[in-house]
Amino acid sequence: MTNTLSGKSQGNEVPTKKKVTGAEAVVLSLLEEGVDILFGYPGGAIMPVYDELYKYQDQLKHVLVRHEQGAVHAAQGFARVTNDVGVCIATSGPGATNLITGIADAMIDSTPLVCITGQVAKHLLGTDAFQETDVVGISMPVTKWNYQVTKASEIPEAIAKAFYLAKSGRPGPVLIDITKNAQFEEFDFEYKKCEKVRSYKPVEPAEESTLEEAAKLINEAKKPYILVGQGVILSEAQKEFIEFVEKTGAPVASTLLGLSAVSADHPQYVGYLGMHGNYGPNVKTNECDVLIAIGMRFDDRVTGDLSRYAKQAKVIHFEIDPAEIDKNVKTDVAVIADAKEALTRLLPKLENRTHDAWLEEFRACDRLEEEKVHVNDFAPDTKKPKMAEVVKMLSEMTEGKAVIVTDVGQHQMVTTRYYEFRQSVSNVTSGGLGTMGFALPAAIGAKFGKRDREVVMIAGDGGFQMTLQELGTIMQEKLPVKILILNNSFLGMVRQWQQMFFERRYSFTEMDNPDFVKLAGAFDIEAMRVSDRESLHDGLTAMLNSEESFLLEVVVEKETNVFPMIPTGESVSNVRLE
Ligand SMILES: Cc1ncc(C[n+]2csc(CCOP(=O)(O)OP(=O)(O)O)c2C)c(N)n1
Repeated sequence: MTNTLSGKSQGNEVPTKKKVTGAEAVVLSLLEEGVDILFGYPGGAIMPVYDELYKYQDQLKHVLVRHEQGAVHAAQGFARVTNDVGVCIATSGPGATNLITGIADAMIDSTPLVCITGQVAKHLLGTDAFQETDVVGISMPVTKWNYQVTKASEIPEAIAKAFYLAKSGRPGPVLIDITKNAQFEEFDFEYKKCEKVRSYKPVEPAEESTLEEAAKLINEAKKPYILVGQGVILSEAQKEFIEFVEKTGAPVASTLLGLSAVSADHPQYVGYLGMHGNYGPNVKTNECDVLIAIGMRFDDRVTGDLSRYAKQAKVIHFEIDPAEIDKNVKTDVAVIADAKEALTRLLPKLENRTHDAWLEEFRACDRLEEEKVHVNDFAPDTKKPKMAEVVKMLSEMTEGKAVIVTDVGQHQMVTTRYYEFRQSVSNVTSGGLGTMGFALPAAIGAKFGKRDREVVMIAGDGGFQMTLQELGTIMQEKLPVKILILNNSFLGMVRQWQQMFFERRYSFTEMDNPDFVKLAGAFDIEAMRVSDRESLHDGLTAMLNSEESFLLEVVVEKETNVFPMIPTGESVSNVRLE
């Protein structure tokens, strides 16, 4: 980027001072950080900043979403595919509170965000002024850091710190709340990027002794088993990770957010972990002798009952955030470090190994899963297509190379099981929070982040209706996002639980839906509905061939269930296949 004031490329030299308002300082600071796009929604308390955004339109693109939740999810989608900081902006009060769900989502999924909110003027703080809300208080537990600016001169430093904290160490969302008086005040602007914050140590090099211990365990293991999480993608360690996998010869399974870190066709890739993950990767956790977890946090959806999780194994945990060590699973060797740095230094300590017989045990599980589950998922014994058929066909037609943005529910679990990711950084979904309504706005952000890639959003009829107003954003931006709705007229995942654990009492999970095709028409988005197996290929072809945004509704079989499944609180050994 260019430093707009000094003309220098990365702002470390003393920049020229210039008298600006706080509002202009916000925009100039974003430019200094290399930001060229932000997602937002205006309002009274942020109007001075919006006035500057108007003036700087040629350098900083603002995308007008239709709801602040859309802004934050779009910023998340952008951050997830670019590995850069996503930026969103909103007004005070309801604008700010509408960001909270996305901020919480970003926090648990380690997504770097800088969220900027307007606030009432300093003299009105605490008076219940119009659209005043304590967003700093509200966002405290779901931000890595937040701060209220009440003086213009604090803006550059606060924004510099915000970017540094969002991106360094374990990434996460930060929020800066700026009072209106601070946006109007003038001061001498100068910008210096933040390189450290006292008492915050984002990451230290891995300890040599722990690397030695880890290498020894891995070299001596009979049944080593690798679990890959998003940390590998966040630290851009894919290359080192594959080398590691190949040197150890061990099977590798992925968490939900780790998907795409390893190509689905890698010979040592054994699949997907968790409540609806593959059979082998779950049950074999209780048979390995060394469990090597890299950049993942042993979420309860992965571990099931902790008292029956990998008790026989030595556990090695590579993790950037010390707070994650021993939080859920007791580790034998904790490598607290950035994955790329740790793997780079670990590699020379490893011996080349193969574990073919052990890998074959996973393949045997795959065959069982195929026999019990795939047969049902792909058998054309129903009138309407099943979700799995749609996803498999999409996977084949895109050769596993699209960016897939999923919402939350059955379609999400089916997609992440059956889409064969062949390219890294291609899986955008709400993991830890499980936020319905995430997909459509996140797909908008992902498309802005990766213009050259096919971005396909997949949602259920329920989740799609939570943020469908963002079709307006797609219309206005003429953004070629592909929208695939798997419509079962049910809140499918909840219905599945009602069927299995609440004696089929379908309490408020059946949905009367609008005509999605007509709805898309109202937003000037081309659309098509497919309700039978025979037309599925044509529907997907029309969607993928379109150069513009396209909504494809596939009316799927209403009551199919997602298997395998580990019922809540059960051990990973007790996977249900039917
Ligand atoms: C904001 C929010 N509210 C409620 C839930 C609980 N929930 C999880 S999955 C699900 C059903 C999703 O239904 P749909 O979007 O139609 O997708 P399907 O499961 O049918 O694929 C619900 C209600 C949630 N995850 N997020």
